[in-house]
Amino acid sequence: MTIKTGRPGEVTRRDLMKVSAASTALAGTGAGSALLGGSLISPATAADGPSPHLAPGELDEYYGFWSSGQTGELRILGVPSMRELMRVPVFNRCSATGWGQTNESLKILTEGLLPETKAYLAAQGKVTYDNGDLHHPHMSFTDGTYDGRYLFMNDKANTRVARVRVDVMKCDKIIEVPNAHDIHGMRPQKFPRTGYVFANGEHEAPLVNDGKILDDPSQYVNIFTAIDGDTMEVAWQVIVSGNLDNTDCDYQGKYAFSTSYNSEMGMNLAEMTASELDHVVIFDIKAIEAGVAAGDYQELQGVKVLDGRKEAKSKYTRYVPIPNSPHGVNTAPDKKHVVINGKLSPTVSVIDVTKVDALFAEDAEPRSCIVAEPELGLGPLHTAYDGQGNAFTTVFLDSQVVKWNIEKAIRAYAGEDVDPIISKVDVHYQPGHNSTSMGETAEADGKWLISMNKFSKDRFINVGPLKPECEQLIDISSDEMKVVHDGATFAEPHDSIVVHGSKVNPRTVWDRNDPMFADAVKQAAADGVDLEEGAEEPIRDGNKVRVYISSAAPQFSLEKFTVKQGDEVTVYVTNVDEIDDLTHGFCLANYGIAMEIGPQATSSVTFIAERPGVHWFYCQWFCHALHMEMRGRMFVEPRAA
Ligand code: RUQ
Ligand code: CUA
Repeated sequence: MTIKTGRPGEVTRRDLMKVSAASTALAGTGAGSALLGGSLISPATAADGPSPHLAPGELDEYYGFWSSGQTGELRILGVPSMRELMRVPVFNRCSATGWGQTNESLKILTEGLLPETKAYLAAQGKVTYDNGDLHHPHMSFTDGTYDGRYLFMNDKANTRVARVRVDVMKCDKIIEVPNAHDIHGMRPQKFPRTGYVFANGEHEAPLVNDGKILDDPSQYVNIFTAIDGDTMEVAWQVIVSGNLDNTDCDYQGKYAFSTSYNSEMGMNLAEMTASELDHVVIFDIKAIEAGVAAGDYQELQGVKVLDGRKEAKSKYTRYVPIPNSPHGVNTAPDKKHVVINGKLSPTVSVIDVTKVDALFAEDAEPRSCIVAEPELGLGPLHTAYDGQGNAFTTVFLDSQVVKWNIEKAIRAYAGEDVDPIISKVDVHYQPGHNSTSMGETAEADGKWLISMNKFSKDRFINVGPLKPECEQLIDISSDEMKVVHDGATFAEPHDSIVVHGSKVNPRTVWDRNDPMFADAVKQAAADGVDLEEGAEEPIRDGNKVRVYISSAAPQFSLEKFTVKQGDEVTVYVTNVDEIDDLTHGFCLANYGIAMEIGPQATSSVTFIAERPGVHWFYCQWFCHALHMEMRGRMFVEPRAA
């Protein structure tokens, strides 16, 4: 018999194992890690779950917001169809939209950089970074659930946090976080609202990293940052002991939790994994705010930095020992439990948030807030929830998702003879994050789970040594989890959230007064130009030339304009079409220039007209039957010899 894995209707390794288990023939042969630490799923076939199949023209019920890891963008997928609907450039450079080239995007990409970064980039002949490592996209909350305002995301590569406006699905703010190094875990405050965006610096370095201290790890620290999600300014920072990996917060607005896999402060693998116990740091948000108000901080690069190190026995933090190099932190929709995923330990540790206050008392037992520690399998990384008291944990080494019951895990920890594990399902292969529909909110609905798998090996036709990732859609509407779809995606989605469509209401065309292009509107007013008409002649200001073009399918308002070699030319293009989905482009051939102009939007780009001659500009976004004809000429008069 050929063993295939996971596709609906095919014989899976699990099916074989069920048969084997029934006949006891394979018992104890190590035939599968599904036996590890738990029970096999019931052989009863689950009732038919919701369908993942959408007919052409049918719309998805959920928005999936996906990270893209080292690609640096945010992606939007439809769930359950798993169709990729949009890519939103954030930390990357985008050829299609002009992100990283238009003046509007460059403003966002540069204004939040630290002065020392600007100086470093200038020495490379750049104004901004063009790479990023976007791990964790999360939506803003009001009252414990998504509110559809913003998406926030981290850049591990260059220590940044960005915000995307949900109304237009464009990035509107990027800040570089001072003092911290390499932002990894990042979560918005759930209650009462976002509020804060919590961000973990993962890699330790000297507090003042100016080169005076180098190979002296005893002087390195890590930094936890709270950013104001409304202003995108750093509110405060806390120095911690150990490094910081992932973070989440409670539903009371009182605490944030960050894992540390390197409590040892080791500089190499052996040192980093030396200790059996690492920790989760618990941050007391109200105490930190009081400390800020009382002036208990040092100011570094304009930020109020408090001392929350273990040795400082600070009132701002508590350190709860956790086995072993823990990774994910996930707060349950029951508003009470927080799961810390053990990674090098087969366990997850469950914190009861109502027991956290007591940790801040003198002589508190540091693990007294742990109410369960079920053994789930090898390499637990992340946990998601169904809102019915169950949790779904990815186990990386076993390549499985484990469904377990929180209440039963608590009873087992208290000594009762109950098995918290409900079922396990094979995924393909090596899962990192998982996410459930609405699962990181109080409105978790228990329909879908996405397992974001790092390896796809044999799941798709071979495309060479670099393979796509494999993201599997799992029906969790019954105890028997069913893998119902394999999705291939490019590097390297870490994390996703699945948001009900009722929470997300983007515009279909831009508002002519959108802040995104306010500078262009201002400049046009100063030049006495109506952006919707364009200007017949370029407006000259020394060697600075401004060209105003409007676009209405299938024509630009200018068929030609003339500038001089060496001029600094800014082209403003305003799309006056009001029709849904009628995007124009402006591509200036052999000048390396291209940008998107959405309906009713204005985009602009600035360049030096250093190439003399006739240069065609054309619309590079298919807009009309006569789209090919939507073009014009730029004449560049040569510099006098
Ligand atoms: S963290 S799995 Cu950023 Cu788990 Cu990637
Ligand atoms: Cu306008 Cu194509």
